[in-house]
Amino acid sequence: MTQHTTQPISGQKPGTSGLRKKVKVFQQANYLENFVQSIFNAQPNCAGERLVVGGDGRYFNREAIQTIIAMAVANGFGELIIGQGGILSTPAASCVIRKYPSCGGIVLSASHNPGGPDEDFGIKFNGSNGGPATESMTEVIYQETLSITEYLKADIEPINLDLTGESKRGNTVIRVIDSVADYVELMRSLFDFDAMRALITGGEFKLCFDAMHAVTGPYAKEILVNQLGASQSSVINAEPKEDFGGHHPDPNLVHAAELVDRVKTQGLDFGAASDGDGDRNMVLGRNFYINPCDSLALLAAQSSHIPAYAEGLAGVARSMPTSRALDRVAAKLKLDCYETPTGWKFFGNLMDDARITFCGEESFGTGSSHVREKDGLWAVLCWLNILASSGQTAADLMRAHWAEYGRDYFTRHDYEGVDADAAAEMLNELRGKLETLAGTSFAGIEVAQADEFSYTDPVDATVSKGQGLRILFVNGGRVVLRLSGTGTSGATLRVYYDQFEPASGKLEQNPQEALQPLIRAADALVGITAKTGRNAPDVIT
Ligand code: G16
Repeated sequence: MTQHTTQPISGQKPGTSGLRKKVKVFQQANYLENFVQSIFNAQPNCAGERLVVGGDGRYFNREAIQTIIAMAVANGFGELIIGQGGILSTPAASCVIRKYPSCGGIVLSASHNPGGPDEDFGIKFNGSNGGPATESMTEVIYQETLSITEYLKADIEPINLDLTGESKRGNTVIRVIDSVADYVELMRSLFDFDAMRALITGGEFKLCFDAMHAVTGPYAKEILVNQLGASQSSVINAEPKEDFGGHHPDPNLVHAAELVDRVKTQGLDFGAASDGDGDRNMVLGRNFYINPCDSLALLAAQSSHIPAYAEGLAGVARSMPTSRALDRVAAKLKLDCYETPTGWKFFGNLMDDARITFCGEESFGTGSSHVREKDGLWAVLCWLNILASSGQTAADLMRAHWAEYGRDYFTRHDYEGVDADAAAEMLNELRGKLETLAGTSFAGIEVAQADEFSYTDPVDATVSKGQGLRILFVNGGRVVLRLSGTGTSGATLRVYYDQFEPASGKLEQNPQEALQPLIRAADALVGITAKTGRNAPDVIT
């Protein structure tokens, strides 16, 4: 029997990046099936077409893939491409969708959220361009979840996900492919592998990449060790695990503590980490943390060192809460610079329309138009290529960048697991005051302007409202508040601070100290401490 009766299940509205819930929620009867069928119902022209399926290997990945295969067969897909072991990093999935023209792909990941039977799972649909479903497609999928009455699922033998090769179920060809090969080939086409190999094997340069027991282990081993000659020990936590070794696969100073410690105690020249599904990156120079906003700006400024970008960039983009360091580079290079809402899906149209080449977010995401996802290893290779070609250290490059452009001090404070109603009320209260704030002062700093960010996509004119409350101060400082769209319990309040310091100013301050006046002003205005009942944020990036 392939037709199964069902009924809508509430709460299947995708967030910033697909549907993320606890594994136990996904294991409920019909939960996964309803959402997958809703994705298929929203793609009426996919019969006979190719679909890519892969995930970050977290707990429930394999079962979910077998379910998706059985449903795709019953829904009449012509061919399925699946990563070996059910593994495809998010950027590799995007690469495969683009390389083997497909009507889209299903990526199973809850990104940097922890994995395991009591932790998180996620599913998202990427379109034929390889990028996350647009806002409008996401809405169509959600509407389908509200009216679903049946799903199609074939009664078939499971596929052996561990063996590459081709088989058939019903009329559908199922191809299990090497998860790494296509992605590596793409990287080889972008970067100067000889120059990076010379740097890495030259004797002086020491690096460490922390795969955090997540999906990038096999990719990093192949590229950094096998192709670029780094030692085996320079890729740590390389074996993907269903529970990420019990850790939180989030590449920041808190969760990538082992990497941070190695870079410090072993005097390494370069350290990097990636997240659960391989799209985020954190980079460290020797005793030197590089903020993702600065990393994006520097990569754009130095992109001519990289063969694929030597001819120049079409334009650049950043999410609204990301610091304005990128804008300064764009102004100097005379490039268009777009400001989008949080979420990689907003960059897709800009890349498809050839308006931008580089884009990124403060949330450790950096990428280019080589795929339609952010790409952790790509960012690491950008840095390595620039280090190899310029002959400078990461810290020297960053310092020279600040000396030229000035420094945009940036930090994000996260308050996790906050009561959702209380958080919404706090933002509502602030929203109600926005129009009256200009000219008033908080903790001694005057507000110049305050609004709620709304974005009109310049390509398809879609309007996305309610994308963050922003307060600009007369001293150039900016505070942005919004609720995360990727959490799975309670609410996470994100407060972003940035303040420009000109090149002639103090460029070597601790960001938390440099931003203290703004942090105090935001607390005086919003009452974050009083309303969340927290004395300090849970995570500071
Ligand atoms: C996702 C999105 C990013 C976004 C991040 C944080 O990243 O793809 O665009 O910046 O979530 O979103 P929020 O602030 O709403 O939690 P990832 O790496 O989790 O897929």
